[in-house]
Parts: sequence; structure tokens; C-alpha cells
Amino acid sequence: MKRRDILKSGWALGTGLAVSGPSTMLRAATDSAPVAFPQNFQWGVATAAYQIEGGAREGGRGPSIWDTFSHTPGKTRNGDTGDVADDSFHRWRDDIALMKQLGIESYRFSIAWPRIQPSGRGPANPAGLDYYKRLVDGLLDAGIRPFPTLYHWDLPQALEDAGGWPNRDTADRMTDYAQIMAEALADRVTAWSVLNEVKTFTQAGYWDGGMAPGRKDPLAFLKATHVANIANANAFHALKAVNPIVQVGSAYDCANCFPATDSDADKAAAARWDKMINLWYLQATLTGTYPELLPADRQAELLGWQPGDEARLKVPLDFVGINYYSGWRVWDEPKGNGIPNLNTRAEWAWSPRSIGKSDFGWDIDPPGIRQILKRMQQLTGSIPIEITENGIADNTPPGSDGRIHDAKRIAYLRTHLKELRHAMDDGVPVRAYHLWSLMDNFEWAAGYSQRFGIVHVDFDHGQKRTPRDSAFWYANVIKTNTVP
Ligand code: GBH
Repeated sequence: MKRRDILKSGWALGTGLAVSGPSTMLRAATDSAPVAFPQNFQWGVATAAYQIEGGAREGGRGPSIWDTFSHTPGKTRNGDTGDVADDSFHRWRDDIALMKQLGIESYRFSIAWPRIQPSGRGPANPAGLDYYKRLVDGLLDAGIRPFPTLYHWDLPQALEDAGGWPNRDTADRMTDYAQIMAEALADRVTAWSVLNEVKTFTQAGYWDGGMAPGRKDPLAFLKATHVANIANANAFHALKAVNPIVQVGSAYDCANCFPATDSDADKAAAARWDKMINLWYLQATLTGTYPELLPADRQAELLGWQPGDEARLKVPLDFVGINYYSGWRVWDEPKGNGIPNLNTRAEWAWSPRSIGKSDFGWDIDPPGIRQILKRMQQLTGSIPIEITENGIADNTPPGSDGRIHDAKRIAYLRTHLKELRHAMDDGVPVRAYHLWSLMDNFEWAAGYSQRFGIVHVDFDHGQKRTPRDSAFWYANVIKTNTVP
């Protein structure tokens, strides 16, 4: 079967499923000639507040669920925390200078809610606002588009103490926070992203417990999904109310779902998992409805659905952000998994056409980015798409020549960007790409063990930044607007 046909077999089903194919053929397909990108395509990098800022107790910042979680023994690798991280709270000028040097055009960063509202409610903390105003002004001076995310997982601890994401009040708190930020930055920010990976923070935070706040309650997870979807729409309205011309979207972690075997049961399970992870959030936002998955007669109760919620969920996003890394392997699980009707077991970071693994152990599947974009476009149609994250953990240490030859990262970027360009040829309206990440940072539960940066950070020696080979490679892609 040809690669196109492999992908088509997934699209035709409308499920994002695909069957495996010989990986050598896929490699050949992506190793061809250089590809040029459209003139106005935007090249960016991404980071997130808790992963890079440090300054955890400075500037009046309150505690977030990630402070609590990372300071709880056994939750993160080596007990690592974001207390200092990359110290970007103090070194942001250097970071901007570095980006300028590399020719970065768009910087996706996140705003720490607990810097703005230390207890998640009430008036804004001026020192917190000042930090982001200076950052945004610095970016504009450097000719870089500031592209803030309102929520990249650092919920004020006080809001978790009040029930967290399963508590409907959190969606209203989000409205206030979004309004504060819109008023503070409306004259200088033209593109906003509301939530980062609502699937990951609800699922890992409330169902499997591997991330903050670390709860293991499938029914709380379901409620959290609905509250977060409403919060997403609330923030959209709040941002638009202050300045209707701003572009507002959200970043969704989308992934291909591969049945573990050819059995009909596993294929059906993969289709259910696809609804749960790829549609449950984005479809709710774009249409006000959930995919058919939960028992129909229990859905309202399971979600805490209230009359009028369809209108509360639905907003016309200006763009859709997609984070892509790897895929899921999915089995039917007749015993169930705590979510009524879902009956799946799913393993993250797998692909039947893997061409190798990242240092994090995630399967590398470059055609997967084209496949997932085609799959999501069934829902998003002509709405512009921004790749809000894509990248790889490549932990290659500095060489004896002082340089860092991260060849695996360069190969990853080259193949994924070419597949992305193919998706654009297929008609997917992608207008920007943000590489995760500008620099090594606090990789959540994995602590500092996984390095995603095109810039190396020496955490033992004053957070010294050293661009890797991939940084120079990416700078050249940006300069030439072409992937070699
Ligand atoms: C992104 O998430 C994050 O946005 C970013 O902060 C992070 O540093 C980067 O990627 C690299 O990891 O935990 O059950 O959901 C990572 C995306 C996380 C999504 C793991 C799938 C699967 C297991 N993935 N998740 S679960």
C-alpha cells in the first residue's frame, strides 16, 4: 500500500485510524527535496510559565497546583520543582535577545494565573501585570509576535482547594482572569490562546493523577472536562469584549489513535478513544455538543450539564491550535476504565509506523502530523490552524567541541515540517508553527530529565543558555522559509 493510501484508509473511516505500513517507505517519502513555505507563514517557539519562569515566590505570586504537586514527595522525578527552572522571570531580556538572534517571529508563552491573581480571585496583582507588560513590550520591540496562553496548567492552589476544575465556579474565575489580562494587554496583543491541552490537564490531573493536582477520580475528570470547556468559551468572550479584533483560539493536544490489533473490538475502541481525546473538547467548543460516547440518559448528570450549556460552550474560534507529538495504542477493555461506555485501555506515545523513539521513549511518526491535521480538519473546516507545539526530547549532551550536535532533533523537525507542508498542500489551512521548545525546561512529572529545547540550559551553572545545532538549523529554515 502506498503512503497516501495508508493515510486515506484512516481518513475514509473518519476516525483518525490508520494501519501500519513499512517505515522505510515513509522515510524515503520525507527525505526528498527541500520544501518552501508560503511567504506569510509564521515561525515560532513555545514555552510555558511554570516550566521556565522560576521566581515562584517573587513578585507577589501565589502558589499553584504545580508548586504543591512538585513539592509533594514522589510526584516528580528526583523531586524536581519549578522553583527556579530557567529563571526566565529574571532573564526574560536575554531570552528575547536570543529569539531575535535566531529570527523567531512568534513567541508562544503562558501567563501564570497565580502571578495575576495570587488566590485565583479578586483584583490583579500589579507586579504580576508589570512582568507580562514588560515581556510583551520587549517582544514587540524585537519584532516578535507576543502569543500568550492564559492557562498552561498552573491553577492557583486556592481554586483547587475550592474544588478545582470539576467545580463550575472555576469557569467563572476564568472569566475574571481573562478580562484582567485583556484589559492589561489589549493594546499590544493581537493573538491569544486560552487553554493549553485541556485534555491533558483534565485527564492527567483528575483521572490518572500523574499531573497536578494528582486526583484519581474518573467522574471528577468528566465534570472537569465540561467546566474547562465552558471556561474556554468564557475567556473567549471576555477577551473579545475588551477588543473585538483580537484573534482567540486554544491549543488542543491531538493524536492519532491506533487499534492495538486488527480485531473489530480494538478498532471500535480506538474510535471511542479518538472521540474522547480529539473531539470531546474541540467539538464541544465549535458546536456546543459532545460526541456520542457516554450513556445518553446519564450524560447530563455525569457532566453537571445545566440548561443553556450548549450556548455557553459554543464559540467561533478564530484559529485552532494543535499540539502534535505521537500517537495512542488502544485496546478494547470490556472491564471498563471508570468512564461509562468508554471501555478502553490506551497507551501514550505509540505508532505502528514508528521510525524510532525520542529520548523520552515516545514513538516518532512524522506522517502522523499530516494524518492528524487531516483528521481534525473534518471538524475545523476552513478555520485557520496554528501548530502550537511540536518537538522532541533529545538529551544529547554538549560535545568536546563545546557544541551540541542534536542530530535526532534536526531529523525530527525536518521530517515533521515536510509532512506538515504536505498537509497544507492537501488543503489544511496551517498558518504558523511553534517549536516546543525554545529552551530546556521543567518537563512536569519528568522534572529536568527530558530536554526539549533548541537551546540547551545548564541548570547546574546559572541557567546558562547555549543554542544547539538545531537552533542554527531552525534559524536557517526561518531565514530561507524553506525546509532543507
Ligand atoms: C505538551 O504536553 C505540553 O503542552 C508541554 O508543556 C510539554 O512540555 C510538552 O508537551 C512536552 O511533553 O498524561 O495521560 O495525558 C505533552 C503532551 C503529554 C499529551 C502526555 C499526551 C499522554 C499521557 N502529552 N499525554 S497523559
